[in-house]
Amino acid sequence: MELFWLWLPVLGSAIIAGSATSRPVEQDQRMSPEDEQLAEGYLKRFYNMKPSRGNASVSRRRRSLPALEEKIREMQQFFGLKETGRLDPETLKMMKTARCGVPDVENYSFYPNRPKWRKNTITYAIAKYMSGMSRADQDRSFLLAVKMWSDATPLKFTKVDRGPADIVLTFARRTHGDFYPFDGPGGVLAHAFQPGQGMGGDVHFDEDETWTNGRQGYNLLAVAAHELGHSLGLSHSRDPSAIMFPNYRSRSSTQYSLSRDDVLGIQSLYGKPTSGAGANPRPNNCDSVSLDAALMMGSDLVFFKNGQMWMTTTRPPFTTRSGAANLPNVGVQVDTAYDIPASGAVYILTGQRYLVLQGLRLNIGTIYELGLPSNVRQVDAAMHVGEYGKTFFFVGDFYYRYDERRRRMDPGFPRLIRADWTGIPRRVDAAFKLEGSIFLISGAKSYQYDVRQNRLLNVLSANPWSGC
Ligand code: E1S
Ligand code: CA
Ligand code: ZN
Ligand code: ZN
Repeated sequence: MELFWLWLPVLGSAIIAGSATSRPVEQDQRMSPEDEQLAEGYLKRFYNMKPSRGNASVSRRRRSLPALEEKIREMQQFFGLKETGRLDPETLKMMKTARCGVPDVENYSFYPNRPKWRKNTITYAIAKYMSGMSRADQDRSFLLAVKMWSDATPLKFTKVDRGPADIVLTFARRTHGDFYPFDGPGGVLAHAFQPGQGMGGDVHFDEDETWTNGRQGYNLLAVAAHELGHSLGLSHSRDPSAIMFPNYRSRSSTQYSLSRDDVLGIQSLYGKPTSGAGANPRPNNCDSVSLDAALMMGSDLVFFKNGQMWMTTTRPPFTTRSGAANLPNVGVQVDTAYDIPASGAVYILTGQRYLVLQGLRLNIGTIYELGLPSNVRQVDAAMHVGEYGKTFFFVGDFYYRYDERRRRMDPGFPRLIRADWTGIPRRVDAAFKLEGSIFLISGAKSYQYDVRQNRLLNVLSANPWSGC
């Protein structure tokens, strides 16, 4: 546990419960200062409560009470509590129960006066193909991108090969006939025009980028999906898991899908689909949450999701503290993390690199020094099993076993995951050991194995650790 706190300053400050600078508002004295801080942090994180204005040390400026009361009322309403607008005990208790990282208010946004298409059949045309990918792959990427949006709405898209179309997709470089010249490789990847006549809805992709349908370069499907969101009337979202988030990110798993925030946004413009799968989107984002990394720190389980750090105690009461830990400013996407109690070392794997923290020393190495072959570009999950001094690395359909004492990979690896870990349907998102069990998380399910016989004990539907 103490190691965990030590760890934080090294990896940037974590806002475990509200930020130190915001002044707690005057509340009935029964509440402890940390409860006040927890409540502030909670409302800021999940209810977009603005941080208090002004420099608190100068004037005992207090948050305007009505704003706080209104936010508390909103949260009380969401949880079906008495809407007192005050931080009464049951409201505080509700804040302390485990929480999804899913904000309860929308993060999507629109253009001024919400332009949208006034019809449900929208045509699109590909005016120019680029040379880096086959035409079939480009057609397929655009088809999948429009399908993401039509699945969530009553909209129907029709591809036209010549003549006018509502949405014209094209590749161009530098100055190309509008006021937004492209900038060569990197930087701006594409742009799109909001719904309307002529150029309205059109999408331009920067031809100087490396476009692919994989993980290298920029994924055409992902960028097209984002730009088409603009073509349909959505502007950017604050939800980091949304396709309408302003920054490009490459997803580890090949499939891209709209986040709940994207679906809510587009449906508030065009309504729900009349039939088909999208008619009833998943009840909430929680059951489809998949983690980026998980590790045990003493009796605390720490896991990462989209760069956010979560910590939950594995002993009742299951309180969860969510840390908006800003990981090293390289915007590192944590692939996985594990710790070795015997040596007190903590490993964080990101792409082809690992960070190892021992005491206060932080070292950086490559996953190839651990013995992973050069064709491995990232590790999906890793865990250490102290009983045998072994560390397991899960990569795609395979897994490796590293011997910490001999400091090298065990012979006979990699082996197929499904050959030895019954029940795992596809890649592993996160792995950790807890008492005598090993938990592998794949998608929204957790698989519990007995660490000795390596026998599947049971499968838990939603992973219980993210409190969803
Ligand atoms: C990134 N943005 C881009 O090129 C502005 N940097 C135009 C615009 O000025 O469309 O925002 C700039 C566009 C982009 C953003 C996010 C592309 C993804 C979100 C989630 S990929 C899995 C993903 C994304 C893709 C222009
Ligand atoms: Ca560019
Ligand atoms: Zn343009
Ligand atoms: Zn955008």
